[in-house]
Amino acid sequence: MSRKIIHCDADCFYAAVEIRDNPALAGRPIAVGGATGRGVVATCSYEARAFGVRSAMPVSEALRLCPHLELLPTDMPRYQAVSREFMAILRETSPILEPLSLDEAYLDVTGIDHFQGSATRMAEHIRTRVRDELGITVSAGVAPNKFLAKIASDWHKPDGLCVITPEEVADFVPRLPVTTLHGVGPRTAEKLHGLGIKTCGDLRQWSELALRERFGRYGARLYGLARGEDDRPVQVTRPRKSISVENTYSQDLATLAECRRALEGLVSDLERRMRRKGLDSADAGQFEKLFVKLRFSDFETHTREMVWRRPEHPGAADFTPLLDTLYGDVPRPVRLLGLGVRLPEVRRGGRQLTLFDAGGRPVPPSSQGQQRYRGDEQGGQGQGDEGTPSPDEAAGEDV
Ligand code: TTP
Ligand code: MG
Repeated sequence: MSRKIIHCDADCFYAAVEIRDNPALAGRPIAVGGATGRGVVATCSYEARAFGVRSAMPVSEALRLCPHLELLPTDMPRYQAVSREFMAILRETSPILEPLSLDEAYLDVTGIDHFQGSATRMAEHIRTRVRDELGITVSAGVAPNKFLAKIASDWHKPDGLCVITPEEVADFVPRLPVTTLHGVGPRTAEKLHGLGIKTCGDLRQWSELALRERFGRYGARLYGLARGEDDRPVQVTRPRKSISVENTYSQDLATLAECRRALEGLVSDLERRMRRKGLDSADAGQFEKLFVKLRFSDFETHTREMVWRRPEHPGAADFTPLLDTLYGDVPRPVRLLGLGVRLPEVRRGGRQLTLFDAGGRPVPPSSQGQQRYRGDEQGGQGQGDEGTPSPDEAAGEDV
């Protein structure tokens, strides 16, 4: 059965939030990032784009192209807050939601029967809600798969909707440049161009075997993409449930005093980690629990947790009683110590915590739950709940 995928991408996201919060900026060329005159543009308004200003462009060049460009400093907490509200609206449309960045996500609405199952009307509803409730615009693409939905959302940007029905795929795809294909970066593009393949139409002239011979396994993928085929599922990402650190010690810790000293080091690591993930002290009141994990040299492992209701980040003194209880009265060598904070899935007031890491990348589901402690026998610092960004959308990268 044909699927119904929606790809949503907010228009000039950081700039749109700035304009929303300061309407005097509307209609003017503005750029966010590099406000000191050094560094690069994170994004810019469409008025600035008319001058050729682009994301990742050095500010000096942007100012050369557009001397009256207004530069604003980035304000990540504000963009993250808007992003959380944006994702909440999307999640109300379908629980099968895959965020790709702060302002971009796939939704699988195949089984959703709102609007008589019309994905087009669902996409319009999302766009209207985001405009009315968040004060920014979103472009959306509706298509039978991720590859086409993403291309479609870009098709009528900004503030546009583009629908590619299953019947339209055969006409739509041949004119796409191969550079729009998932996984085609500069190197693959050069190789394809070298073979005289510029568009999907050109690519269709090649047999799967011939493409496999030249591109290996990716040749088969190219063969399918050139026909508008892409069966990658929308991968649901859930909010992170904890932040933790742990260490397997090269030499067992022999006494409780040694464990306590080691715990202090871990608390500093945890603090650094939370900062990296953008959790400032204002977030501390949202932690649900603290926990300590201890593994003795015979691999017996115990975890102990306690409720945390204080409005500050926990320190070593807060974790120590948990360690002491776990350690007990009989001295035994300890090979691993870990500690961390557990987070609620959804904040009060609907604010979602840590759906993204500090870099704005979504936290994948593989980083959840029991896998928190995976790899803890490898030695070194456990990075239990750390996730890798989605392998999807390797834009600009050769596969
Ligand atoms: P994009 O969705 O790529 O760009 P955009 O939303 O600004 O513009 P568009 O209308 O084309 O979608 O990225 C989302 C945000 O991510 C963007 O507002 C700023 C940030 N970003 C960077 O910081 N650096 C970059 O190089 C890019 C591309 C984006
Ligand atoms: Mg965007």
